[in-house]
Amino acid sequence: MCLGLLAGCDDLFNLEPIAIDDGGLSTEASDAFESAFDPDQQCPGYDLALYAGSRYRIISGLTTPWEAHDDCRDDLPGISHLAVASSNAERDVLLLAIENRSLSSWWMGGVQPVTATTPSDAWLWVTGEPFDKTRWAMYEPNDAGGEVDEVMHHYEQFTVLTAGYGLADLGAGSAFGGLCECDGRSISSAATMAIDQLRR
Ligand SMILES: [Ca+2]
Ligand SMILES: [Ca+2]
Repeated sequence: MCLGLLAGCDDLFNLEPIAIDDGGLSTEASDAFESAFDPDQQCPGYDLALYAGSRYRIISGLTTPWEAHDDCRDDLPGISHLAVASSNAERDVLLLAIENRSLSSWWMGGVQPVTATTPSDAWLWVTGEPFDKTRWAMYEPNDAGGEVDEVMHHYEQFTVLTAGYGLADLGAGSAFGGLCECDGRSISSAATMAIDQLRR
């Protein structure tokens, strides 16, 4: 993966040897490490190879969205999280992977902050990647739970992937399985805050 934050992508593959004199990684070394992320080596226990650059693990027991979030986060701190559909292609391979299992719906790494003002407003992926509206299934997100009050504007503030259906917003009132992803990406502070504010 090349994020091109400080150096051009080509440059990341042509780094000079870096002297580390204080026990810490230089900025250049950090970029080189990230570009060299190897899910085969760095994602033990994540055995599902569905999409380039990522490995996945299924939580097959019923869980709340914040329990699933914590579970995925704690597997491989800093590089694992609830699954993020970085593209529609990644969403589609995940949909194939959940067909014909004992559960139909699985928590994903999308969350809507409590400050959102419409059903489609302000959705975040836990990794901070852009949340493209084409990820949603038809008629989603829809806050179908329908409870609106002055404190919580929306009823459905988490995401599930449902077999034969797609990505939907859903409330925390039900328990589902979970999809964890290891891709070297860390969890954003904004997503952590949004999830913590929804815990109960
Ligand atoms: Ca992903
Ligand atoms: Ca919904």
